[in-house]
Amino acid sequence: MFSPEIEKIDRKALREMQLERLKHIVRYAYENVPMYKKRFDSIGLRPEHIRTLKDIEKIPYTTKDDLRENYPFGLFAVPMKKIIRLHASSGTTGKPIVGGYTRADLDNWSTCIARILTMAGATDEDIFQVSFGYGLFTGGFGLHYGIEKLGATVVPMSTGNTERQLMLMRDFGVTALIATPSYAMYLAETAKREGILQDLKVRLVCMGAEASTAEMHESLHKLFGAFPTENYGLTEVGGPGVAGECREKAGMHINEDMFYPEIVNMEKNEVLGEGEQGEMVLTTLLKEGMPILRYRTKDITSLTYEPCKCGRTLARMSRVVGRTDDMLIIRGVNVFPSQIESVLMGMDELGKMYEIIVDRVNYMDTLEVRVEVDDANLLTDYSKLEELVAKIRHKLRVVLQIDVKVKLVEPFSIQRTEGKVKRVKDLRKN
Ligand code: DLL
Repeated sequence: MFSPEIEKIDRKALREMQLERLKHIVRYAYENVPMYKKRFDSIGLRPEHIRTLKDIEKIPYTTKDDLRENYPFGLFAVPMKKIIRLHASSGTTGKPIVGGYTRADLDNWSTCIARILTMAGATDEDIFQVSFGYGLFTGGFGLHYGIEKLGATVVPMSTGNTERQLMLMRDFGVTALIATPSYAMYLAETAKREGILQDLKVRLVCMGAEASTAEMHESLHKLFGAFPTENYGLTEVGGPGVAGECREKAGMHINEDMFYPEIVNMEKNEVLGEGEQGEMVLTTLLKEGMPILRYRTKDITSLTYEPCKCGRTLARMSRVVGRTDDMLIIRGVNVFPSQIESVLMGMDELGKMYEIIVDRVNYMDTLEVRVEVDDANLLTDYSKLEELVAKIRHKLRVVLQIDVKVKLVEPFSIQRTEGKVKRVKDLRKN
């Protein structure tokens, strides 16, 4: 363990620490961030009204709109002189989300990452290739400094140039890969196609920044022969490092000394109990540059406080099943892309790349799944093809309760991305 005093902490002691930090951060945000002061004052809430952890529920939520309205630096709690790094989300719509970090924030961030990589099984002897983008995206630099803090070797490869990525992985003897799940899969598939898989020494794949399923991890494990784990985070609360999986792969341990997690019911906005699925809400307990109180992440997950077999007592969040804003409603039925992925990745005949196309024909929603086959020869055998399509449709029907059109396509015919994958094309929005 990188920080055993925290990772194995007695939960009562942890709650005391969290309460102290919560009281501090609430006062700090109130006194230094005008938006929080205004919001507290408008409902008559004062920092001293936060006396227990449950009192956090008195604090209004912070949303993405709040961050956008205060673009770029309106939520910073310190003068710019103290901010030594800026990051921002790609922000496909509207202005990006900006984060500002003080020196202490960067130090805490690297600690979170070093803990997560250690949980995944990394040591200071590993050689990490970081295939996340270096730049405004928090993934590249975030992981980079955590690896250095751990004392391992970092190859700051960034995204792109798959052939070169593989060449360096082989020549440098890379033992740990950092990438999005979709890019890790692409690297593995390409290494197989190029016949160099057996020359790679990768034993760990630490993935994050987008959703993945147990079936995807299993497939990657089979293909790469490396142990896959995932980690979670978001720009709004600092980037990667909020939580990560240990070798038990029974949920992601949350760095609870730095982030206070809650799960809320999306419709009623009530806080839910252990094991109940809802939207993750996060409060930063130590952030100096940009403290955030009760941020609505839109990520759907659940929490468990049971100690883990690995010995850690930090709460675990389950794998993110989707975002409240990427849930598809097809003929009135809720569909998450992750449900489709679970079916597809569980079938050996299929490749690892797929896309989901939603449309509306004659006022009816339609859902089509295009998926690559593992072996192109299958596409010329009509009866086998028919049989496989029927099998996939049946499995999808069982999981989704609706009919899905399935189209099998050639290996490597669906475009790969190096950053976050976009699997859903919703043509209804056109
Ligand atoms: O993706 C931070 C990050 C970088 C996390 C590298 C892990 C590794 P954003 O670009 O702001 O930040 O996107 C944050 O990505 O709200 C989730 O919807 C999604 N996400 C991140 N990690 C996971 C994960 C980074 N393990 C948004 N599983 C979040 C599912 C994830 N979704």
